[in-house]
Amino acid sequence: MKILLLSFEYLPVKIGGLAEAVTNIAEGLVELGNEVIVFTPDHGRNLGEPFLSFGLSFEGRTVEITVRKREQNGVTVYTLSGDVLDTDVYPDWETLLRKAVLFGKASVGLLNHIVEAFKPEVVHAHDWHTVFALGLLKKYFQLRSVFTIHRLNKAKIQARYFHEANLGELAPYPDIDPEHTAGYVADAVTTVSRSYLWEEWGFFRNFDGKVTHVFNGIDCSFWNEELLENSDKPREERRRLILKRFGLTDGKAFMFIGRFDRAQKGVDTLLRAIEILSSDPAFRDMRFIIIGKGDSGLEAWARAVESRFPENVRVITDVLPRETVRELYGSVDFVVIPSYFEPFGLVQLEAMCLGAIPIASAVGGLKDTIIDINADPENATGILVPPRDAFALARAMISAKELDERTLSRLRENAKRRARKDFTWEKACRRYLIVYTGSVDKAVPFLL
Ligand code: NHF
Repeated sequence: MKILLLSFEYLPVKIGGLAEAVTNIAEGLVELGNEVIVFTPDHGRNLGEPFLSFGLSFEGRTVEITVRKREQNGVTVYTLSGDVLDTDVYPDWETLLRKAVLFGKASVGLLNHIVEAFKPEVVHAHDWHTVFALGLLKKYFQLRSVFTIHRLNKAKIQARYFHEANLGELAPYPDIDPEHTAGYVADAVTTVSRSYLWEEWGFFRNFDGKVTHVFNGIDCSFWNEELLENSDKPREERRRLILKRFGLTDGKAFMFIGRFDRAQKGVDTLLRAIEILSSDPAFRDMRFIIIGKGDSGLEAWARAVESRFPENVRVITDVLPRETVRELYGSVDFVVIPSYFEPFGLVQLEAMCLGAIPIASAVGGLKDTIIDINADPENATGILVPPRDAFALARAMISAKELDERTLSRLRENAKRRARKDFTWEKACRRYLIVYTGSVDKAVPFLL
C-alpha cells in the first residue's frame, strides 16, 4: 500500500512520545511491505538533500518553500521549510497556528509535484497540528484519510486560520476545535489506547461509527537487559551500584522519570506520597530517584523534599543519556508513574522491558498495558493505583517494598513477556493497515 504520514515530530526531531510513535509506525509499515512517505516541517534543522522549491501565497505575501528529502530506514521523509516552518518545533501559540497553516499549504505544493509518481492510497495524520494539511490534501486529492490522536489538546482556534488555509468551508463558527475538525474530515479516527478512548468518549463520541483504538508498541531492542553495562551482575548488585552512583546507600529503589508538570505526569502526587511515607518506619529502607524538569514550583518542591530526606531522595534535573536511563530501569526495583491521564505512555513499557516493576495510575494506556497484582496475581505485571491519590500511592509503595523475591521475579518475567509479545510495533502496524482499508472493528458505546 502507498501511505503518506503527516506529523510535526519525526526522529531525530523529538519533543515527546509522538516522534517515537510516528517513526516506529512508518518503519513498521515499511517492514510489512508498504511504501511510506512522511511530510514533516523542517523546524530549521536542514535534514536531507534539497529536492524542490516553490512559492505560495501566505498571509498576503509570497513565501518560498524548500523541500528536502531523505531516506531513513526505508521511509522517504520530506521536510518542508520556509518562513515559520523553520522555527522551534512548538513555538509560541500564535506562531504555531501560523506554522500549522503554512505546513498545510506547503504539503499541497509538494503532493502536487509528486502525485503522478506517488499517489497515496491513504493519508494518516497525527495530532491536531496536521489538521490543515489533512483538510487540504483531502480537498485537492480526495485521499482516504485517518486521523490519530496521541494526546488531546482541547484548544479552540479562530476561524481565520481556516480561511487563511483556504478551508473556510470547515469553519462555520468563530471558534473552532481543530481536533474536532480533523476528526470530522477523516474517514477513520483512532487513538493510542482503548481506555483513553473511553475516558475521552465526550470527545470521541462526535465520531461514533468511525472511531477505534490502535495500541502503540515498544521496541525492546534498545530497552534490553543484555545491553546493560552491568548485565553480568545480579540485579541487587546493579541496584547497589546505581544508587551509589547517585550518592545513595542501598535500599528498595523507586524511580520517577518524566516532565514536572501540573496537568499530566503527577510528580506532585509522588512528592506528597514521599512526605506521607516519611513518618513510616518502612521509609528508612526506601530510595527515590526523581528525574525530570519543568514547572519551577514543582522543581523547588522536589529539591525541598530532597534536602529534607537526603538519605532517601535524589532529584536529577539534567537530561540523562538514554543509556543511563536504561541502566536505571535495569537496576531499580520499581518505576512510579502517577499520571493523571496517559493516552498510552512509554515509560511503563520501557521499564517492563528491563524488569523494573511499574506502580502506575489506573488510567489510559497504563491501565491497558499493566496487569494489576490485586486483580490477577498470577499474570500480574505491576501495581495499579487510583490517580491523584497520594495516600493510595504511599500504601502501594509500602506493599511493593514488602513483596517477597519470588513474587517480584514473577512480576518481572510476566512484564518482560508482555512488553515483548503483546505490544510490538508490528502488531500496531498490522492493525493500522486494517484501519486504512476500513475493515477494522469499532468502538461501540452500547456493546459491553
Ligand atoms: O505514548 C505517543 C505518546 C503517548 O501517552 C503518550 C502521550 C503522547 O501523552 O502516542 O503520545
